[in-house]
Amino acid sequence: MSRTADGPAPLEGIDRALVVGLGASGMAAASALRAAGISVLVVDDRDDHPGAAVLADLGAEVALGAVAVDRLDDVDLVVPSPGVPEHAPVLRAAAERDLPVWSEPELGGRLHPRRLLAVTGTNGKTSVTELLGAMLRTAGLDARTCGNIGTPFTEAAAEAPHDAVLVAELSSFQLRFVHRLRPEVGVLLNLADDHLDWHADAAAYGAAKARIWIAQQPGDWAVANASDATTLALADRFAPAGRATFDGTGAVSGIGVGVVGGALVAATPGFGGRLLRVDELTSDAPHHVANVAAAAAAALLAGVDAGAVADAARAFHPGAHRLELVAERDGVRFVDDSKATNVHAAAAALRSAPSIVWIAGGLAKGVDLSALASELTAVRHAVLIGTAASELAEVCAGVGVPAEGADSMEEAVAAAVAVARPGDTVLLAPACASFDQFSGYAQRGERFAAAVRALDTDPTSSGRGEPR
Ligand code: UMA
Repeated sequence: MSRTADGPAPLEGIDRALVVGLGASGMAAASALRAAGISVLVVDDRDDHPGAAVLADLGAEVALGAVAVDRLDDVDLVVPSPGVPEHAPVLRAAAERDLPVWSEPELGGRLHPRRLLAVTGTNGKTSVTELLGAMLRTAGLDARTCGNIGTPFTEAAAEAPHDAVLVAELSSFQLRFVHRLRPEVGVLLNLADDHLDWHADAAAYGAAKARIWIAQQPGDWAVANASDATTLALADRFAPAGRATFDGTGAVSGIGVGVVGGALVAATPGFGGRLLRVDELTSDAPHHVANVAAAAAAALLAGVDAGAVADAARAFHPGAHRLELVAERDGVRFVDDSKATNVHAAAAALRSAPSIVWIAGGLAKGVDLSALASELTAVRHAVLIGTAASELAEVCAGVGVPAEGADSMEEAVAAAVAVARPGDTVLLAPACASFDQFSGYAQRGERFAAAVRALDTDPTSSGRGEPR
């Protein structure tokens, strides 16, 4: 069964495509377009790129260091990489010329229609995608996690057999340019300000996320967060399909999964009743319970057996860099939440411990960080890194939290150790993107963990809170 909305053949009327950006998405999109016999021009801001030779071998024209907006002549389709912001001149010019603009998942969905479950939201989408994939696999389905989580959607779709199910994490950048991509279940986990340097404003960011539902049809499901009014309002406005909700703290009314009497309880067409107790999960942190509820709702609505849903939920450990305990040393816990790349995620982390030495900073992405002020009640001291350090220093000063700057992660860890006392948590929860100092949140978290591990071999660090 086709899982794109009805319409003309996938690439009808397209002879030549412009792919903007030669990262993971651009490579996947250009390769798929070449395999479909389309003439492809790939442009990238960078002057050199190892992927250029691979694409040239596939018969794509590659223009490195080129200005994308100058290369629109004779093009019938533009496929921008997620990093190309909505306001980029090439996308404005494409709109003026009425050229179709498809994100890479839109392209992959048209070329290789497969069953699709999709997850988006400001926070938790990687965990929920992983959980959902695990639930499907536990039920014996061939589930392929893909999209923003790592393997580009188009690549996963091309490789997946016809009976496989794609479980895709989709970012707002990707969703902004989907049109006919049709998940049978689309989950919007939560919404808080993020990526305001990419989208025009918060409303545009929300509207992009809500496109996860735009091509759904009767029989499909839109899943929103019963505790997040913004997701409910977006579902009211944008979702044409069936409606379900999830809640990590209370019951849901209507179809969905919530928490009642310490247990996750489902009310879905295929299964109604208790799934498992919250204390059977590997963590009872509120965000984890909510993630499990969301994934369980999606899996049950996709027809997955309730026993498999519960088994996978019980076995699931949240991934690396998500409130990950890296070490415990002299009564001080070192926790890596490098994945907290925005205010909303960092706020959740800051509520996870009673006494915190906080390492934060990086690229603020156009978001106002002052909302963190009310979240610093457990913070005794802050160590600030990266471009946003001075803005965060003002936030700390405003609520009387002592703060200092550090030039590297290693310096930040040393500074945190110098003030930490037994009972404290040294928490890396940056509230910012990492790209000013690191290749991504994973490298940032690894550098934090490595600096913590190095403390045991560095005789100059006491870890006892002696000023140095
Ligand atoms: N580029 C241009 N012009 C531009 C912007 C970028 O030429 O205006 C070029 C860069 O020079 C570079 C290439 O495009 O060579 C990089 O493309 P990209 O930044 O779009 O990244 P990809 O390698 O294609 O990876 C993307 C996602 N990246 C972003 O959304 C920024 C990856 O998510 C995703 O895993 C991958 O596609 C596969 O789907 C990462 C991410 O940070 C993890 N996502 C954001 C997040 O989770 O917060 C949304």
